[in-house]
Amino acid sequence: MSDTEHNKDKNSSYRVTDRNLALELVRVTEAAAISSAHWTGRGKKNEADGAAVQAMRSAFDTVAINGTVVIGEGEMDEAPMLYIGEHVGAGGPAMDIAVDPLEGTNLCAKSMPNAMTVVALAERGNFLHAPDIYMEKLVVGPNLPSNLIDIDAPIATNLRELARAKKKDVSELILCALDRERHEELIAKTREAGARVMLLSDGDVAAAIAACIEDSSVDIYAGSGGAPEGVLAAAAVRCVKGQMQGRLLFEDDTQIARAKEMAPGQDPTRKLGLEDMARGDVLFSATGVTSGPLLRGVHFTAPGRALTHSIVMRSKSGTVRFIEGRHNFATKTWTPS
Ligand code: VTB
Repeated sequence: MSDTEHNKDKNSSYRVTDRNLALELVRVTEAAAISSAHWTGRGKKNEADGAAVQAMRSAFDTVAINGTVVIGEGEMDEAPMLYIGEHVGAGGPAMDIAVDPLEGTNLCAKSMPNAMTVVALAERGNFLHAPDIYMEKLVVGPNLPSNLIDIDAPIATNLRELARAKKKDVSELILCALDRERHEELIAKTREAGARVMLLSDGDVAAAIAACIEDSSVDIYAGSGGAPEGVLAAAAVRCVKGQMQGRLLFEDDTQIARAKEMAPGQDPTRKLGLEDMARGDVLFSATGVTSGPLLRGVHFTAPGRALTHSIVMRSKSGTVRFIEGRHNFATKTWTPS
């Protein structure tokens, strides 16, 4: 096929919804970010989260999809809005939705870096239905030999392979992990191998993305964090062509039973590849609430005005967009809570 024919063919399969959904999604994360930003630094994480959830839920009403929440605020009886199984959207293609209306509620409450609002979309059936438990995660960035990392290998081996592929010394590598007692061994083994460790108080979706962004200082993200956040991270990592593996971590039989119920016919303890967590054409949007290396936080520039900074990505095209929104509430069709 000639180049002209190829482009014609590409263009004829281009759907109008493809073009619109990225921008529609960013409106959803922007709305949640503006609403939760009113709570930044006030020490009230639940209120900040509640504001994000409510704004995100309302913003979804205008998005042209027939959406089902698969990663959300909790089970139907636990969460009033954006619960697992809730239908959202104004009608359109059947899509699955993964949300973390405020990723890093503590970060927002304490006005610390990296709080953000997060949404990912995939065609129906393409996200792992992960219960709200922990997931072991391992992430490296793009442009590396495929199957470079193995969650079952010792961290020293993963670091050695990564250093070789990046043509760096292990001592130059930075591994990022959540600052938790459960990571003591991971941290010790990483330092023993000669690499450095960057510890975070919260927010491992941003950390997983940082491992995939070339100009960030993070080379690898490792350790356990929320499984729902793992699926959101997988959506982002797919969009930027990074590598990720995961494994659900169960504390008791009830959790195993719930995972089996959510994903029938699959071994819930299996090693998860990127495509096991987020398949097909995936869209991802995040808006900064507080400023971090990836995104600037919401800035209320003048009474009734705000500036937002978002990242919107799509796996099919690989396009990464940073979007600055300048909002004027006098003319907006919704008012932030
Ligand atoms: C994890 C992590 C999140 O909260 O869920 C963490 O994935 C909670 O972990 O990004 P702990 O139970 O160890 O505190 C975040 O850091 C923020 O929601």
